[in-house]
Amino acid sequence: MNTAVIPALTDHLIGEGIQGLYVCGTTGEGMSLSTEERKTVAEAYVDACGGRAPVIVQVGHNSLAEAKRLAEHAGEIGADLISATCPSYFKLDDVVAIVECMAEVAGGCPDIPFYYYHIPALTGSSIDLVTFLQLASERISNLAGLKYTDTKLYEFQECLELDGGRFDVVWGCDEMLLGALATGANAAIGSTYNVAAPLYTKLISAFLAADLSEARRLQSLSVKMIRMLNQFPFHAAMKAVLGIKGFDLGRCRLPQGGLTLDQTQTLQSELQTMGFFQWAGSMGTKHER
Ligand code: MN9
Repeated sequence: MNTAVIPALTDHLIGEGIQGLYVCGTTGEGMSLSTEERKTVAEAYVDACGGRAPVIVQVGHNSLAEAKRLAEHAGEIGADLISATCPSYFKLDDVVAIVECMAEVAGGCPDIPFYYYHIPALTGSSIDLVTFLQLASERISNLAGLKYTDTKLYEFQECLELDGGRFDVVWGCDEMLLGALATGANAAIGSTYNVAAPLYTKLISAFLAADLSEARRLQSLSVKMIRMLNQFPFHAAMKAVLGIKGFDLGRCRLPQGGLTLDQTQTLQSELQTMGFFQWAGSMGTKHER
């Protein structure tokens, strides 16, 4: 874990127009870190950010007691928002049970807004989110919304529109951002904003200017980039791209592991061929570990 690079990465992302940081989520491998490490990472981002953008700390854990402690800690260090996945070793398909679990976790820090992190591909919990929001809003006083990492645009729209639009529903599938914008999205959180934020800010501007052919062209670049990253274990490839860009976060923790040097070189030359280094934003200054 290389926390020394966090200030530079934070400055870089904010400089590229990122408007918030989601910490210890999927890309940050929160689930592969120890509780102490998660606390250290959360603190490092809150410090580095210094109030320039909201920091959301992901506290999900198979042990709800541990998740609750992480939520308490996030509140203590001045995080702006908390978020959590549901437990996923024992798979849950019962909305009521997930609401109960999330009430436990969100109760660890009832003063700051809570977002349920819906990512069924990884948790195995494909619950109905409209029902979740309806039930959870009665049980979780600080429920603010969802991080919605699925591809069901119709369900995303229903969640956005529920109860006069009272929930903040944040889109999580980077390769479908344009579809989400058309459906009403006003925020997104995802892996590839770490490596290509300017591509997406341009896409959003094109959409807002009703230049759909330009927005589609930019989304298509994102789809191609993600397809390229997916030839390799995705998150290992993300870390490699961050390393190429000058942010040496090291390899992914096991069970994911890192790319070999050969794989990193292949990835770099393929990204170069597709023009990634022109359209995906600036490079950082090399920060050695
Ligand atoms: O939630 C990310 N999900 C996963 C966020 O990593 C499983 C997404 O941002 C994806 O990485 C991205 C690429 O598939 O959409």
